[in-house]
Formats: sequence, structure tokens, C-alpha cells
Amino acid sequence: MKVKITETVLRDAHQSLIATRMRTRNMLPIMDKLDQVGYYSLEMWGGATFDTCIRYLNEDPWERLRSLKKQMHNTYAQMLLRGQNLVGYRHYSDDVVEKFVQKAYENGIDIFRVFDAVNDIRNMEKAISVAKKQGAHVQGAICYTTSPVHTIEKYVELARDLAEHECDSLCIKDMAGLISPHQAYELVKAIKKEVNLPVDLHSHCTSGMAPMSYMAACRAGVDILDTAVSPLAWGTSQPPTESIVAALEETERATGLDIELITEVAEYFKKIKDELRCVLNPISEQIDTNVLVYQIPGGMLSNLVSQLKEQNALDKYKDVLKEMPRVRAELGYPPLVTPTSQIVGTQAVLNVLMGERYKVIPKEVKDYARGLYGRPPHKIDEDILVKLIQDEEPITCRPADLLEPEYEKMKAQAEKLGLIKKEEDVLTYILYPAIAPAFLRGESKEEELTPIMTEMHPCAVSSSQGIPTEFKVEVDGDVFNVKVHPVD
Ligand code: 3PY
Ligand code: ZN
Repeated sequence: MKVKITETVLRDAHQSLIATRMRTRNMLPIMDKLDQVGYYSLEMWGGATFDTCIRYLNEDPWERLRSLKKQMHNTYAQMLLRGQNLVGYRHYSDDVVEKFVQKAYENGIDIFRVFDAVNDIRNMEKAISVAKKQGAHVQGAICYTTSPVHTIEKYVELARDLAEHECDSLCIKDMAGLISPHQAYELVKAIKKEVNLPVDLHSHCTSGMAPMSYMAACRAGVDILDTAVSPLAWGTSQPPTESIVAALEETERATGLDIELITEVAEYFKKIKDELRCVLNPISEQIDTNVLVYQIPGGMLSNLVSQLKEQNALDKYKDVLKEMPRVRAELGYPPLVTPTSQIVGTQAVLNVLMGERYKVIPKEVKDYARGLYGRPPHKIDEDILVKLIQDEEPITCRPADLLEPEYEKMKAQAEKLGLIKKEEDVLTYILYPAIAPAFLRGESKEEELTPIMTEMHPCAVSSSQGIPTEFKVEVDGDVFNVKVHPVD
């Protein structure tokens, strides 16, 4: 049976390599061709695209969705949704999740890929059920990581659970590129045996294994593979579409895609990549097997380097690398993906820079320990838990059950500020209350692309998502400015 291909060039590929900086005007001229290739779907919205649209590009993300969708007649429009976090970095109340998913559907999303950073399905339930109610295809994603508690049985259990939640397909979401060919084969086989749903493998080339893992997954019966057209492939992005299509030709898994058209698409994106070269992080283009040892995705490694440079603490780099898996283990082995990558990353940097472990604990880390991000894959180390929240009892309910409805209140606020022209603007405001007002008032400007950007623009250099989390901590009179960047 044919393997289907999801093309990621309009979302994950540019998020992974060029700080999510592709403009809608870079996408529109090639949409017709993309739509003719024969892809199953185009991932073209969600993840960090919403944020960068309003933060850096002075673009309305809703408008982007509508205009791309207008040119998609043969290909499903797909988005990445961070479960209860939507396309932001905190949990939103159920009424906001409901409105957001409805509006995303109305504006053109056909396939919602929904994930949760700690694989807590309670954080995905609302988004899944609303998308289903709209009539959308829901792809339940399992964040893939490696640890003593992440076994094939556990992943199969998650897959079963997602199937019970009526997901239409499943995705093994290997955001750091950790999955080996052997694991890919075993995992796809095991899931396919237990659950009667199409399975998608989504990986990144960070460790260099992804193309091989894709081939192994094909032998195990994977249904869909995520690839990026070659100029925006490799490194921290997906395997190249052309290579995967060519590799499968003459086999029973051949994709049937028009490789000549893909080559034309590639020619086009070569030019776009050249235009945006100033935001290309050279580290993202490299293969780095450190990710397998330290569990730090490529984008995050480069973040670390720039943070430590800023603190004049580059000599601590190795210590931070070693600290990261230690913190991750103590926090119950969360997969490292937005926002857990920031949570673990911040704590590891602080532990090293402060010269004493858990001397300074950011609020996000405490909230994680309180259970506010969901149930960690494994229990938090007991001694560390006491350091984090003393004798406080972590919550056991679904985190969003503790959130008051916020849609109407925020809507009234935004209306009072004169920000609302359409209902979607309310959602933009709720998701990004700090930057949305200027954007919605038309006071924002598109950032300029300058040749020195990789020197001057910390977000562009170091973040695959372009959004720094910045905070100051004061210890014994010294103020430390700590920046941790979200990472794919
Ligand atoms: C995102 O949340 O933006 C991601 O790409 C996660 O992998
Ligand atoms: Zn990804």
C-alpha cells in the first residue's frame, strides 16, 4: 500500500530551521504547485507560526490560514495544536479551547494534530472532542522520547487511549529526532497490531537517523510520513521529501507523488531559503548525536550556547549538558517539547549558574511539580519534590478543571480597548495579550531582515520557535538575566 506524505515546509520545516520566519507572501506563489504534487496533507498552521506572525511578521495568522486554504483543492490543510495550550504556552480554559478549535476549523483546518507535552490525554480531550464535533479529522499525537519508563507497552497504551477518544489517526511525534530504525520498526508494528488506525511517523533529522527510521517504519506498515522539501529539510527539520519519495519508488510502498513537481517546488524554496538566510541558524543544519546522549534537541543546544555567552559562562556548557538529563529524570522524564523543554532547560541552567542545585526555582517548574501541566510520565523524585513545593499536595484532577471560563471576560476587555474587528481577534488577544494590542491596532511593523541578524537577534539565532522566555532572578544581590527559548 502507498505511503502517504505530509509536507511540512509551511510549518515545522521553517520553524525548525529559520525561526518560523517564512512569510505568507513567500508561500502563496507556490501553493498551486504544492497542491498538485499529490501530498496527503500540508502542515501549514499552528505550532509557533501563530506567535511569529503577530510578534515579528505583522501578519494576521487567521488571514494566512484563509489565503493558503483558498489554494488548496486536493490536499488537506493540517495544523499542530498543543492540546489545552493551543498555540500558546499555558493552559487555556475550556471555553477558549472550544472557540479556538471552532474558528480554526471554520477558517480551513481539515486535520488537527493534537499533542500534549507530557502525553497526558486529559490535556488533549477538550480539543479532540471539539474538533471531532466540527467534523474535522483528529490526529492524536504521542510525544516520543526515550527513558526507562518509556516502553513500547506504554506507547501502545497511549495509542489505545487515543483511539478510545475517537482519534481518526495517530502520530508518533519524534520532535527531537531520537527514534532509531529499530525502535521505529518495533513501535509502528506494535501500535498497528493493537490499534486499527492509520499511523504517521513524524521525525527530525537532528541525530541523522530519521531517513533510516522512515524506511524501517515503512516495512512495519506506517501509513503516513512527514517530510520537508529538500531546501528546508535535514538538520533539525524533517527528512527531504524528494529523497523519501525516490527511495520508496519501485517498492510496494511507493508514494505515487510527482517527483518532477516536487523538484520544481524545491527550486522555489531554494530561493526563499536564500532570502531568509540571515535567520538560518547554522547549528540547526548540523547532525548532532548529542541529542541521543543529553536529550537536548539541536535548536536547544544552540540556545544554551547563546544564553551561556550572555552570562559570560560559556565554560559551563558541558556542565549544563550533563545537568539537563539529570533534571529531566528528577522531574519524571517528561519528553522535551514546548513547554517542558523550557521547564527542564531553565532549571538545568539555573542549577549550574547558581552553583547550587534548586537554589532558584522558577514558577513554571513549581507549577509543573504541582501537576498544573498534567501528570508527568513518572513520579517526581521525592527529595526534589519537597524542594520544589515543600508540603503542598500536587493536584490530581485534569489541570483545566481548575480554570475559570475566560473567553467572555477577555472579549469584553479587548472590546473596551477597541481591538476587535472580527471574532478571531478575541482569540489572538487571549493567546497573546502582551503583543496582540499593538498588532490589532495596526501599530506593529514587520521585522526587517538584515544581513547581521544572526549576530543581533537572539531569538532568530537561537530559537527554533523564536520566542524567548526571559526572566530575572536575584541571588545574594546579583541579578541574573535568564533566557530560555522554546524549542521544537
Ligand atoms: C510546537 O509545539 O510548536 C512544536 O513544533 C512541537 O514539536
Ligand atoms: Zn516536529
